[in-house]
Amino acid sequence: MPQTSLPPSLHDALVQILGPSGVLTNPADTEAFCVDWRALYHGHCAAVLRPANTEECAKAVALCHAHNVPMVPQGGNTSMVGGATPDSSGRAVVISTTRMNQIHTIDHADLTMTVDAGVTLKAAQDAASAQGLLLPLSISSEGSADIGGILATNAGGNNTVRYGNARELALGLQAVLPDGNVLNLMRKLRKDNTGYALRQLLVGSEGTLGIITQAVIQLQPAPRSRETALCAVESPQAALNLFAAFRKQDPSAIHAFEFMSGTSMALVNGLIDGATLPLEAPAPAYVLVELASPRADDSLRSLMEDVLGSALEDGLVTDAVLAESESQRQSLWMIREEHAEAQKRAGASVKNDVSVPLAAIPEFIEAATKACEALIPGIRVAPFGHIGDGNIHFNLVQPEGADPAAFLAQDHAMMDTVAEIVRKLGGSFSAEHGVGQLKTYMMPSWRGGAELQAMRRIKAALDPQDLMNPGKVLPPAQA
Ligand code: FAD
Ligand code: 2HG
Ligand code: ZN
Repeated sequence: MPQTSLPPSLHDALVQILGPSGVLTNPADTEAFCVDWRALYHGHCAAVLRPANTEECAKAVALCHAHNVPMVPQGGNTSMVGGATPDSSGRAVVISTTRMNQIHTIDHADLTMTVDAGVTLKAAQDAASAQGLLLPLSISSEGSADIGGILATNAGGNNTVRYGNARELALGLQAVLPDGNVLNLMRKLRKDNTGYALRQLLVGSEGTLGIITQAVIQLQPAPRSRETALCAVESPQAALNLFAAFRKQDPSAIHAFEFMSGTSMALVNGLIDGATLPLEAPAPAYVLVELASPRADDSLRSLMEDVLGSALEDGLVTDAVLAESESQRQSLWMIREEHAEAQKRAGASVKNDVSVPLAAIPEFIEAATKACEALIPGIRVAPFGHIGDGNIHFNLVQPEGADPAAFLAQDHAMMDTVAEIVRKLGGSFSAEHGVGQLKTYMMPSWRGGAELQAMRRIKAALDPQDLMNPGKVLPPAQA
């Protein structure tokens, strides 16, 4: 007998559609799908469904809809906000996209890739790269996060500063709606003003409006020259001034511009094997800057050297190292990409993925640091992030030796303290990770009134039974 709360007739019908390996019910098989990357949420599910294509997905969703079974779409399960984790009732099924993993076409005339939702971002990037093209979205979780997941969350990451968020890359999209109908928007058009842009409604909806099954993603010519440097700076303001200096020379050359605080860098150096600081001495803060161009000439090198040369003379940068080979470049990026992992190893942490206008970043970091240190003595304030987009991961790591559970019990106090400063500076409480289940409680005060009402009406129109990823993004109606 399968261990599931699904009615036997529904279970059998799902096995009929998806095959025995497409319906997991054994707790040993389903457990990993019910815990988030941060291990903050531990849910239960009636089954994990693994459709291999849109048709199977649509049939399975229609059946769940008919039986009133909640559905939780899941891609690589790397959500930072518990977005892909079911609740503890055990009523929901997780619908995993990992078996929908075909790359269909790469179109050199239109510069697009047609791809299934379950293809990992890394596999899609590699396929583009093998054909001299670039899929211009890069996040540290790209080995697991998939195309459906990055679109459903409107992921940002390291190259947003140049190419925009996932939303900007989605030319076409296919999705299974909560009742099992297929919304086919797989157009490759750069111009198409024919009514509401439904694909953009699905992008960033975090699995609450449907399951994305395929997409047409815009590509770019692959860079043929790159220059990467790690710079020591005295302050966030110096980092911003350096950004302005590069932007003044050639904004289109900036491929990534990442900020790391001294505290967050020290955690990486201390907790990640092979991550050593390639500079003379630790600094208050660091910038990782990458320039890239499809041109093969050496003009980027002189741009990098000119800007950094002046910045060193003016004291804007106090030390810098330029990557002289691809392996050195990768070592510099490893230091940045291991930030999330290092903070996980440092104990309990509270994440504030916020954005503010660029000019407000120094004031934000200073005020939020003071407020958090006053709230919890000994707290380790470890901000880093995509400073070129105004997006700081203002992360708070528990005091050394403190009880992790006691620290996490104060998560709302910390999040609200940071959020109120963000609000005063005209920012957002969630820049790129989304709302998930972690931040639904913040929606009424941040997005209340007509905005939240419009969101609820859209949800009710497409999912009147509230079956698609219930409890995510939108708070309960009485909130
Ligand atoms: P999941 O975690 O499986 O799901 C995320 C949400 O999307 C859930 O609400 C889920 O229900 C929904 N969903 C998933 N697939 C579908 C689908 N096919 N159709 C509809 N809904 C779906 N995020 C950034 O933006 N920038 C970063 O730089 C970044 N770096 C990260 C680094 C690390 C180490 C980690 C662990 C996470 C990072 N993230 C980052 C967060 C996360 O990786 C992104 O949100 C990513 O887009 C999630 O993709 P996923 O496939 O893992 O989705
Ligand atoms: C990154 O930029 C991710 O590395 C993760 O968005 C951020 O750990 C975090 O808070
Ligand atoms: Zn990020």
